[in-house]
Amino acid sequence: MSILQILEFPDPRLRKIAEPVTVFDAKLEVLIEDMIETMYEAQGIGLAATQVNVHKRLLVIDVSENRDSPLVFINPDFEIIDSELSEYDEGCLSVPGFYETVARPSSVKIEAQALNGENFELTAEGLLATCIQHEIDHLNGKLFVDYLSTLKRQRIRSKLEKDQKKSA
Ligand code: GNR
Ligand code: NI
Repeated sequence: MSILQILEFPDPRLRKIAEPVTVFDAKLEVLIEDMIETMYEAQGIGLAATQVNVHKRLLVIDVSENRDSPLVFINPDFEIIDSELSEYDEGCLSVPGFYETVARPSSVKIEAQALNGENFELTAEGLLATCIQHEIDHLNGKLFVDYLSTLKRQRIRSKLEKDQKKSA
């Protein structure tokens, strides 16, 4: 298995729209294993393929306490079950060091495919509902900083651009 490199805001590749997964093969399985390992190593609760520069519609999540229950969603879609908004302090592995409050629908029903290509449904609430929406946003080229004011987003951008120049 390997640890993949995570793209960081404002990298324009984070703005690409991911394409549906059509081939369910061993290569896809390796990618998913690498994404799960990368998520754990980075101590994230989710990771979308876009973040590792693979522009396919798939994501992994683990919101469990013990970090031992990874969920895999391929070609995910969701509908809002409860449009009451729920606020979380969101962070993102692609926006390191910044946490801001974002409001999203509190309950969603996800429809996705599993690694074997089978369809499944899942109703999510709480942190899982927020995380799935955050990850599906990535597949659509969207980041949590897009929900903030222009001023806040520009401050985050400048700070990260400076950090990236230092480490380049
Ligand atoms: O690790 C993560 N934590 C988190 C906290 C609140 C809302 C969303 C997230 S997702 C984030 C990992 C990540 O960047 N996924 O794309
Ligand atoms: Ni993220």
